[in-house]
Amino acid sequence: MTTGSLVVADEVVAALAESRPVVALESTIFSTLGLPSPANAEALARCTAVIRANGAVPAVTAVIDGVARVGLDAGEEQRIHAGSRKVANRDLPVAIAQRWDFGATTVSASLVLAARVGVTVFATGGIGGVHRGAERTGDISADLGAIAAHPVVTVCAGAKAFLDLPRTLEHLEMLGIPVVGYSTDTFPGFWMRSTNLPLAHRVNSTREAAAVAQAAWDLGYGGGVLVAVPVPESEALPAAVVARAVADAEAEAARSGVTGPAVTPFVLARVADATQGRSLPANLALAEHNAGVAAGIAAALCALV
Ligand code: PSU
Ligand code: MN
Repeated sequence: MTTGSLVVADEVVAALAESRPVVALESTIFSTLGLPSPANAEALARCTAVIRANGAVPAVTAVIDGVARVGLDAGEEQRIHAGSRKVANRDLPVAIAQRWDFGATTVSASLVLAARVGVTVFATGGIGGVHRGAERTGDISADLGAIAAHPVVTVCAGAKAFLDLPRTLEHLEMLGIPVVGYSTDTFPGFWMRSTNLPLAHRVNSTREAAAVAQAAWDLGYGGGVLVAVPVPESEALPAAVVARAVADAEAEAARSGVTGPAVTPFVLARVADATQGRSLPANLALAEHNAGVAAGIAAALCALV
């Protein structure tokens, strides 16, 4: 599909036409906003490789030369790693109309693009959610509304660890989003396998996850399903280490006047320091693991229809 505003890679068009599995990926986590270089490039390479190894086609989303893109070649992927302009769903029409050179899509913008072209499974690291202090600031990520609005399965390792996670779960419930733990009964905590926050539902296989999405769509649900997958055990960080590192990082961000979109990269870098670099391999491992699970769900969905 090609319009002035949107270009889909030939490989993605072909896979969709033949009902073969496709997994969408965002680009913010693979830009300087999500991970430092060169870890961001390694993360994307590992995610696309595991999607292919599991028999699916990766479809990375981004805005490049004023055009929304679904599926990139290697040269285009390089532009993500240097990029630093964040494009959420509210920004996407503006980025195209004003022909932004480059825009790194967040979860919310990626879901718009995936849904538009008929990609039904999307993988990321952690979703955005309800920020701490949201009762004062109103800061709730557009990711949550986008998951509710678009018929796409989002596979994540929970939400950013410095969010208000109980309120994030309440908000997902309010939006009517089916949230299922993948072989877990609790909400995963990004770098940690568990937050000890109970989830209402659990699945134990990609086939079961696909069946939940298929049932939702059979019933006419217009929105998505959230599959929450714990970070692989070998790379997980201890909860106490993460809690202390995040608290210190947030206090330092507040002292140095870091606000808005700059907070995530700042906290991620500080947590990497505080954990002697162990947060970075955990981040890469969870993104790769999610991409592999997403490919399995995409394959199972293809087998169901
Ligand atoms: N989680 C992370 N790192 C990130 C993001 C999430 O651990 O960089 C990005 C994702 O692209 C997500 C976005 O969609 O942050 C949410 O941003 P906001 O809170 O501004 O809605
Ligand atoms: Mn926000």
